[in-house]
Amino acid sequence: MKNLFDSGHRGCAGCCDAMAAKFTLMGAGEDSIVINPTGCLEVMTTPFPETSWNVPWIHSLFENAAAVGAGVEAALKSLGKENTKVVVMGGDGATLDIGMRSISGTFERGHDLTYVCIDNEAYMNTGVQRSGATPYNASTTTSPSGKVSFGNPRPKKNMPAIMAAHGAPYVATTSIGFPKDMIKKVAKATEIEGPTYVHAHAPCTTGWGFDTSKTVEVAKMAVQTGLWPLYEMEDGEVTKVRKIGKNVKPVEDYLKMQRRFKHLFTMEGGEEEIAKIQAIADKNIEDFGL
Ligand SMILES: Cc1ncc(C[n+]2csc(CCOP(=O)(O)OP(=O)(O)O)c2C)c(N)n1
Ligand SMILES: [Mg+2]
Repeated sequence: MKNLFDSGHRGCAGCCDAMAAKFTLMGAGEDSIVINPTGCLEVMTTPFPETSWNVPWIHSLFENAAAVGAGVEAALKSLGKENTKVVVMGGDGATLDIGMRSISGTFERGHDLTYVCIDNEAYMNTGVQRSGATPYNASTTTSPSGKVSFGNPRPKKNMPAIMAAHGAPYVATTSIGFPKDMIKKVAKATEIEGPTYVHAHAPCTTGWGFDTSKTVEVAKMAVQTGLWPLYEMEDGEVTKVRKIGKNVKPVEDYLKMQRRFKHLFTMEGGEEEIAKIQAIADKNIEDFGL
């Protein structure tokens, strides 16, 4: 297979975004056009005049990445090039927060493209500010833990459910810790006609605070605890789930790997907070039959 995403970029050692980009292109294939709003992935892969992308690549604003994708799709249609895949690849801040309106419009109008969210659970490129994807109790620079706070007070926004509610024919969650799963789901998403959505969980060594060799381990642990369930939805119904069965791990095993949750193990009342996070995982396990 031709290498569509080159090394030599400026991502951190162990960067999750680089893995996500590589797996996305392995799934989408050579005949793809990528639209990429601002964020770590854009900044680290395209310091002028260099690029890591061996497919056509367009940098968009945060606010209009999906709309640029819609324009590319319309242009390809009028040129009769309907086999070319249009793939928008945005961070969680770009997707759940700043670009949300444009994504909503693009999906509601039914454009034939695939949107891949690379979810490292904060605005990493600007220094780890919280986003709508930051999980409960994570310490970020705008939701710092301290005497009066356990960190981010809000649960993670359920973006896949929002995209399914748009009538998207295919919505899937995946993780960079499961490359085959991610490649397969992106390939499927790009084959299906209409607006499709793949949400990839992507642990960030710098922002989450773990050793650069542990990115994949942390990603796997998120899935094994039930905090990040892997599933597919077709026409609004859950059609496939990756079971964790007896291999289920307590959320503590996941939390203690990361600096952003360190305070939960030192602060008074931390135990009760960990129990609340366990309850989130338990609910996922029950809801998805993990
Ligand atoms: C409209 C707008 N707001 C804010 C910024 C500043 N900014 C640049 S990168 C970035 C973080 C992006 O976060 P995310 O989409 O999660 O991608 P990540 O860097 O975490 O991969 C922000 C806020 C900008 N460039 N444009
Ligand atoms: Mg991010």
